[in-house]
Amino acid sequence: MADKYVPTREDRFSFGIWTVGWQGTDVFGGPVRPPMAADRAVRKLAELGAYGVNFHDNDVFDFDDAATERDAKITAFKKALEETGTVVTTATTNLFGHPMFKDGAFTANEREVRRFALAKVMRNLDLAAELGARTYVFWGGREGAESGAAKDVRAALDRYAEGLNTLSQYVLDQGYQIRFAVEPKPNEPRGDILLPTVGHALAFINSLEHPEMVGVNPEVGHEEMAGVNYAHGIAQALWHGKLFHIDLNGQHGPRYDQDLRFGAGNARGAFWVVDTLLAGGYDGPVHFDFKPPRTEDDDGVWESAKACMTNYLILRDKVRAFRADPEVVAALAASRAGELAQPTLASGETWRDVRETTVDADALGARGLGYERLDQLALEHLYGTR
Ligand SMILES: [Mn+2]
Repeated sequence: MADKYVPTREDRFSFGIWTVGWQGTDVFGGPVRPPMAADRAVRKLAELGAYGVNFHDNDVFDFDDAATERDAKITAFKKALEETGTVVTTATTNLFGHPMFKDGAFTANEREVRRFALAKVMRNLDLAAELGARTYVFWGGREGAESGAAKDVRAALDRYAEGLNTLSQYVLDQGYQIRFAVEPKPNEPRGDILLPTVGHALAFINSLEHPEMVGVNPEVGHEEMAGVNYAHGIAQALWHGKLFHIDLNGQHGPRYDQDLRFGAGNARGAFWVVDTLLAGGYDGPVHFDFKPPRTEDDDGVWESAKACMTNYLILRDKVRAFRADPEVVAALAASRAGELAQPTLASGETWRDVRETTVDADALGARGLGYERLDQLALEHLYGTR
């Protein structure tokens, strides 16, 4: 393969430790691969060209580890980071794996669970800050319900907000340079998860005590499970100044969370995701949150991880070629795409200036917009015939 598809540190690719570390356990079957220590994940990812990693507390050490065991694993993790020059861009908390979190963490009905969840986050925020992470992700996979009466949604949102407010204050009091990113998901593992889409999360953030500290971490598969357009979702998050982080992966439509490598699944959607990112405004890592399928052995895991980056670079190339193509420039002009940037009212105008507007409705109705031509050009770039 051409050298241009080999990742470099400048591409700022990062991976969750849990991605390559996933043992393949699913609803119907146990692990197919042995556990992977976090330090091995770091070394192999660095070798493939990743520049950063993201970790849950329990990707590095186990929930039940005694202090000495925990410290030894953290030391090995730090050593791998130092020796490979890998950046910890992001961190997060495992608030879903232990049976105690079966009804959620911040929104568990049981108050004791909620108090422990906050403590667990604070402890890992300390480690995240020490390792230089600037973003802290909150994926509330267990914050939800399967049945109506089990969860008072308004009370749950009160507790969710209380949790994030308390943790915002903790970060401020400790002087950490960390922002929070809420990761929406519609369902799985819970039947219905709170904050199911980017839109729900953005609205929720506005009701927090420190909305300036909180943004979103949209994941391709999670939005597509909800049947919405991921590229549009991140564009709106950018418009609100709230795209703090991204989780790239692949998904085939609204079904279970497939976590395919980036570029697999909805390839056409992935093209527009990269186009949206290249348009500017996002300065975080190009982060992958995928799962190597359970058909893969260790070699297959690294093949899958590498392909996330390769596919991003291929799509980046294609998007750049699409945007630079004179025929595309002409088709965009024919479609009046640029005209949308022009305000509807001229400077100084008010509603009075448009109240009596008349148009040639028949002529406007008859005029085509040429979007098929424009979209076909995009597909031809994507399919590699241009
Ligand atoms: Mn994710």
